[in-house]
Amino acid sequence: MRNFDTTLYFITDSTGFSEEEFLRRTEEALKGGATILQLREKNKTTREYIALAQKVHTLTKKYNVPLIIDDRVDVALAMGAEGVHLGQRDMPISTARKILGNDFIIGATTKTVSQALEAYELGADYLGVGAIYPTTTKVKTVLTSTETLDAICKAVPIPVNAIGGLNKDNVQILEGIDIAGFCVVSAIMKAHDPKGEAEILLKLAKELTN
Ligand code: TZP
Ligand code: MG
Repeated sequence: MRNFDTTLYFITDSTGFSEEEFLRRTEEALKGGATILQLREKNKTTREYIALAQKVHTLTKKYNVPLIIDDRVDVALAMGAEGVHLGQRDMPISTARKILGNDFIIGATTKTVSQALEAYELGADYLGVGAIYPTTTKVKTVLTSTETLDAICKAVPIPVNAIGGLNKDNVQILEGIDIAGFCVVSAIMKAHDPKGEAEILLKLAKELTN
């Protein structure tokens, strides 16, 4: 598996942006220091998803940041992304690993210690855990307590990232928990200055993961 760093994990959401503005904001986030980037699209056709992923990949390669594709092993494989992120209803991790091989980064969403242990045992490289706070980005998610997040960090030896409603004003809640980093969508995507926001969040993420 290739090296990756989940300290500041930026997840995109193109909703409401022109493609030009979406790509501009995505590049600003990379300039600001996002250490890994996930393209997350829920309403695109396969063809549109691949086309956008190729454009985003051009940017992530420029900043030497791995590109992870949400949900879609076929899209990730088709355009040569560095990884894929799988939820509990997506392709099983073990199946994805068989298809993708050991060089691909496979991330998984888990909300309980037993889901986390299972994902780790099936070959996940990192875990996303949340939502820590209510979020408007993902309507159907349920909250995960910081106690569960802490228990998951203690249960698995792979990087664990907190996700959900996180921003510069509330990430201190993660203090003392052995996370590898945190994930944000709207904090950067909707920021007036995505680069400046990413810089602030990277600094906070580094402090929290020291
Ligand atoms: N999974 C759990 S919460 C979430 C996902 C994809 C969305 C997080 O978005 P935001 O805008 O950082 O709250
Ligand atoms: Mg998913």
